[in-house]
Amino acid sequence: MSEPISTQLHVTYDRSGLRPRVLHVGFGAFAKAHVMVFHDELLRNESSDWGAVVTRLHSGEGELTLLDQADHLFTVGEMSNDDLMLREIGAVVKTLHPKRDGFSALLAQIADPDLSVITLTITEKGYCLSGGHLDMNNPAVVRDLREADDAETAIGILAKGLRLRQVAGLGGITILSCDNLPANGTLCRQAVLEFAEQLDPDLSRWIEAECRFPCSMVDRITPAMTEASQQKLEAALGHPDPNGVLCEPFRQWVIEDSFAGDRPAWDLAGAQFVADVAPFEDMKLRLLNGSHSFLAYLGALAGKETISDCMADPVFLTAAKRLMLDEQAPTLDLPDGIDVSRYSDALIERFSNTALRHKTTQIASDGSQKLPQRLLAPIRQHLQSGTEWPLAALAVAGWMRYCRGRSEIGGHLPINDPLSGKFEAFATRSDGADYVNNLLSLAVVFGTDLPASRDFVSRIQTAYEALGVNGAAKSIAAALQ
Ligand code: CS2
Repeated sequence: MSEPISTQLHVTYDRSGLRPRVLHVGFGAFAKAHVMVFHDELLRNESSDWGAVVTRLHSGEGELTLLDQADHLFTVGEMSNDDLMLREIGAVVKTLHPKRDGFSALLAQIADPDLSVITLTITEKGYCLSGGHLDMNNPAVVRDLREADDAETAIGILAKGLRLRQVAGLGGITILSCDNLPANGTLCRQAVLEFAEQLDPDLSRWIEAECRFPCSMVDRITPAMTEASQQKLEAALGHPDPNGVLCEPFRQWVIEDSFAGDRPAWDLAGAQFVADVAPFEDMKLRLLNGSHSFLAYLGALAGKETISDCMADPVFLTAAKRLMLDEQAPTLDLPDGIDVSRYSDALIERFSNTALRHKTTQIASDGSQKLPQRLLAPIRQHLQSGTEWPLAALAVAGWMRYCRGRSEIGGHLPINDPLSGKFEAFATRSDGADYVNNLLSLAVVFGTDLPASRDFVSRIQTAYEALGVNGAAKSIAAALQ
C-alpha cells in the first residue's frame, strides 16, 4: 500500500485571547472531528474570543487529562482513499470532568458570565426520552431529581446549571443539540423543561423565556479510533497524538438560526444557518443513517466487518442505493435545491471510502434508539400510502437477528444497547415468530401502532424467516428482483 500524501494545517491564530464561550458536553471522537473542526475553522477566519471548554460526563476522565497535557491541542486527520489531511485544532481552552474536578465546577462553568452556547453530542440515549417526554422512570433521571448537589444525566446537569444562571441574574444561553435525532433541539428543550419543572416551575419558565434550543443536522463519518488508526495517524504526523482522531473529508452542519445571545460565526466555517432544519435532518437521518443501519445489521450478519466491505459487494451496494432512492427518498420533503440522486451517489462514494474502516458493529450499537427515526418513521408512511418497503423490512428483521448476538458464520456480535438485557432474555426463551413478537412488544421502539398492523407484523415475520433460511446476501438479492 502506498503511503498517504499528507498535508498539514497548524494552528496559526492567537489562542491567548480565547475565553470560555462554548461548553461542549460529550467530547468524544465525533465532537473532535465535527463541532471542533467548525470551531477551529471559525478561529482561522475571524479574530475572535470564542474558546471552548470541553467535558465528558461519564468515562473518559483520563482522556481529558491527556488533552490538558497536550496544551489542549489535538489533530484531526481527514482521510480519503489515498490522501490524509492533518489539521491541528486549537479551539479548546479547558477540560472539565465532574469526577475529577467536582460537580460544582461543571455547574459553575454553565453559570460563567462569558458562556453563550452549550453544544451537545450525548448520543440518542443521552436525552433520557420516552415517547417524546423526559422518562421519569429512568433510574438516572430519578436519581438526578432526588440528589440536590449532583447529577449524572446531561439533562439534569443542564437544568441545575441553568438554575445557577437564573439565581445569579445572568442572561439565558443557547443549548445546541448535535445528535442524530429528528427535531433534536425541540426534544432537548422538552427534556430540560420537564426536568426543571420538577425542580422549580419558576426555573422552567425562566428557561423557556431566556434560553434557546435550536435544532441542527450534523454530518461527518467518524469511526471510533482503533490501535491501527492511532498508528496510521502517528506515521503521518511523525509522532503519536493520543488525542487525535481520523474521519472522512466531508462535513456538514445545518443549524436553526435561533440563538439566545451571541452566535458563533460558524457560517465562516461552512455551516448553514437556516429557518427550518427539519428537511435537512430527515434527509440525512433516512438516507445516510437509515442505509447505514441497513448495512450495519445485514452486513454484520453476513460477516462483513466494515461499511466499505459492504460497498465492495455489488448486492449490498445496489441495495443501499435502492433503499435510499426507492424506499426512503419518497417519504421525504426534501430541502430546496437538493438533487436526491446526486446526494445518494455522494453517500455511496462516502461509504466506499476504504480508509475509514467504519465497523458495522459500531453502527449497530443502540439500535433501539436509532431504528424509530431511521427506518420505522418511513415505514409508517409506506403503510399509510400502501407503497412497498422490502429492504427496510430486511433491515428491521436484520436488527432482530443481530440482537441474538451471532452472525451467519458463527461470529460473536457485540450488543451495546440500553435494552440489551431484554434482547438476551427474549433470545434465550424464544425464536422464530415468538421472538419477533417479543421484540415487537417493545413500545419504546415500535410504539403500539406498528405491532397492531397485521401488514407490518407479517412483513417483518417473513423477512426474519427469510434471513434465517437464506442468509442476508441472498435475501437482499431476492428483494432486489
Ligand atoms: C452512524 C452515524 O453510528 C451510526 O449510527 O450512522 O454515526 C454516522 O456515521 C454519522 O451520523 C455520519 O454523520
